[in-house]
Amino acid sequence: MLIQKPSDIRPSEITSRDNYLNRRRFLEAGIAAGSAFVAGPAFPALLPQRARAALEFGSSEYSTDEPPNSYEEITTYNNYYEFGTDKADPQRNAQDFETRPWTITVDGHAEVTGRFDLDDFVKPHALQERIYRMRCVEAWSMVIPWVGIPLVDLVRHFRPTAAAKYVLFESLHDPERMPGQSSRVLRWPYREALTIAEATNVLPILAVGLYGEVLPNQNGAPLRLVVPWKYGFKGIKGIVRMSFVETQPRTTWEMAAPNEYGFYANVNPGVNHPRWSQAMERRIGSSLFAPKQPTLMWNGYGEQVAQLYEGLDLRRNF
Ligand SMILES: Nc1nc2c(c(=O)[nH]1)N[C@H]1C(S)=C(S)[C@@H](COP(=O)(O)O)O[C@H]1N2
Ligand SMILES: [Mo]
Repeated sequence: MLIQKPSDIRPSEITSRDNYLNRRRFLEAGIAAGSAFVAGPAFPALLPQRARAALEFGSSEYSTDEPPNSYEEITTYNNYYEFGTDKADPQRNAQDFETRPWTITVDGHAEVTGRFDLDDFVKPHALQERIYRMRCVEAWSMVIPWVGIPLVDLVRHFRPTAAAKYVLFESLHDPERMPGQSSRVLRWPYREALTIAEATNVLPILAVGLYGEVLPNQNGAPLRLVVPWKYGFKGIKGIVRMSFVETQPRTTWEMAAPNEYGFYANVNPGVNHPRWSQAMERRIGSSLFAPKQPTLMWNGYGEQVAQLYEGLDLRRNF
């Protein structure tokens, strides 16, 4: 059993990255020895939310072998305006955010709809690790080892009808629990959406974990979207609603500044932000003196996604 009781973990032992690397070695050894390792749904629902609870997951051919950013970098340099606009705010202000109980409403054009407890929402699906590059529209990037459910599995589970052309996601709107929502810096709740073709592509996941453990609050617990070929702002955090809709929804950053942030938001070094170039990016954790690295078209995921945009004018549909 890979799940430690929280009382067994002393703070001094919390070296998340080491635990994770050890467990990975263990899993890989199992695979090498020919034991069929099947990821079962193993979402430790009953553990106190702040426990660093381990998840069980399978690996994926879509993971990059680039070295991941450290746990420290991924959990202290965040964008999550519900908890403040400074990069250090989410880590500071989201510590006491309660992610249990948590319900997700599924509605719109689908055969299966309703309100689901998070655990029932996650349970039917096997967890996978996906180590993905993440490119923020602000021209920095990281490599993040997520654990989550392929979005295509979830979409199929709810059986959208032919009228469903887009999947809309909404974050929690609760100014009492999310102090940043008392500011009007964005229109709340945060909203993001994908076309059905994008949502059923192999790459997007709904993440519930990071570095093999339950997702920290500042990274969007208990459930956040990850779409690695799009700018980071498409990766909506703290999801409470998933709607199958017919017309293209207006999304948060598009509403805030439509000339700067589009619906598609595909990573594209050839289409600049009106106020800065998108040609290069700074990998978080690299030395301040290290040269920036070139940004890749579709963030390097063209093999999986380029066909989604054949014939689309990417300069217009940015
Ligand atoms: N609800 C919500 N989701 C959000 C944001 C936000 O402010 N609110 N910020 C987005 C932006 S701009 C980025 S770059 C990523 C950052 O994810 P990370 O902090 O886990 O790296 O989250 C995205 N998801
Ligand atoms: Mo971002």
